[in-house]
Amino acid sequence: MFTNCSLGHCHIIVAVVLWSICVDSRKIRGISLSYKRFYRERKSFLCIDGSKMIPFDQVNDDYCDCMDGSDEPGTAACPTGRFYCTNLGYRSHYIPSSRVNDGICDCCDASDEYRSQTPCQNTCRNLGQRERAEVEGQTRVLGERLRLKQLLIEEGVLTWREKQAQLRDLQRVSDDLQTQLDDLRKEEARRKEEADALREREIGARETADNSPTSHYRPESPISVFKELDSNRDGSITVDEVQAKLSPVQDEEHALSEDEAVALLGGAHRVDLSRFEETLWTSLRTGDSVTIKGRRGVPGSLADEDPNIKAAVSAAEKASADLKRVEDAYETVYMEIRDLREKLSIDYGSEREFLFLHDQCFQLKVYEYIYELCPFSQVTQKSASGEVVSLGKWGSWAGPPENPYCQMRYESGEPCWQGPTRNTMVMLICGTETALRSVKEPSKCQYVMELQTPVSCQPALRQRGVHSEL
Ligand code: MAN
Repeated sequence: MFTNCSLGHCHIIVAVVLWSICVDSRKIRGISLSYKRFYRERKSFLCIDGSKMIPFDQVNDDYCDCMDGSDEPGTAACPTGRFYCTNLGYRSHYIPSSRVNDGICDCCDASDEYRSQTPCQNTCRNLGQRERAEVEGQTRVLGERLRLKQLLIEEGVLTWREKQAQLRDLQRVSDDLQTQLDDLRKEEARRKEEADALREREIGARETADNSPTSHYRPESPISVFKELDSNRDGSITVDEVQAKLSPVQDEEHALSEDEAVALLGGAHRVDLSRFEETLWTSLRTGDSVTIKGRRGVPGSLADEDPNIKAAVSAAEKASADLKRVEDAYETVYMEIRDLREKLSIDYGSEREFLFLHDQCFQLKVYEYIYELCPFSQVTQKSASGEVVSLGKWGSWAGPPENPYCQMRYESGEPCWQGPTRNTMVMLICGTETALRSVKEPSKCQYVMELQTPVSCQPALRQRGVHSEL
């Protein structure tokens, strides 16, 4: 290009080339759009930190004048300087200005290597496309997870309503049972009183009859039974007399063995009236094991003899049974109400989004153990031998104040041998499936689990800054 030129011409051409290189290097590079206003070419340049005013031609002259490096955005002169990669089509970012023209392509738009030998390609378009595809994929997945989350929230709302309705129903049943109980208690007391009154009247009559040889009543007081069993009238009842007069309730033909007779006499071979009342009489009155041969009903009972007493006793027994049945039903309903109230008092998240986890359990096998997490209830560890150890019972949400629902604490599990009580921290992470993902024991008997669920997914706050324009 310079071969045919005269010396004067050559000087001019060289000067023009040098000037153009100089102008090129002085071109304000490495600054963002918002910083351009600081570099509008005037006579002087004020360092961006305001510390110094320099002639404008000292900007990007490869000599660092400003403390903040703002006079050399396009050269590597300032140690604190930074170069802005515009990266159109991809993400803009800063690099230390020491990397400008260092032979390594840092900016995808190749702008940092404007005067180096390294041939840098502009790869921003490809990178941008790839990243946008990635972001789109992630956005799609997140969208799907958030849709699942919404379904689970709605499921939770329905469950909550169902449980509330269930509670109201149970409360109604409980009130009704309570009314029934009041009536049945009165009925039972009345029936018992009636039966007792009849019995007392009968006992009075019998006491009179005891003293009358013409009585048609069979005497059933302990004295009269004692007398009946004391065949030889020696004032005591012996094993022989027991064997002769008594038989098992179930089988009247069967004779009692000597041992059985001794046991009935409280371990003795002979008892007087007072010991009889403490031993054999008690057994006879219950009517469970032995009875007097040929005798219907329980000795000492009046009911088998007087139809009125019999009717009153059976009415009292029926009243007791009715009361018992309703008491049992009330107890069951009471427990159900208590359990339900307990369940409804748990904090299931701001939108009750975690309610669906109640009544579910998740398992994961890690080495020799099978871990089971039943949210809002407990965590267990089952060993290969089948032994199940508690790793903690539901305690509370334990995330930071700005997001308490990202961690659950289960506490007061089984004490660890020579160690603390077992506790578990459950970290909730965003995912498509609801599943237990990992279990670790970072320190002895302190467990950390990861429970993945779409309910823990949050809408993305903002997309990363990718230029969509090309
Ligand atoms: C069992 C398990 C372990 C625990 C030890 C502590 O083997 O519960 O997780 O570390 O006990 O002795």
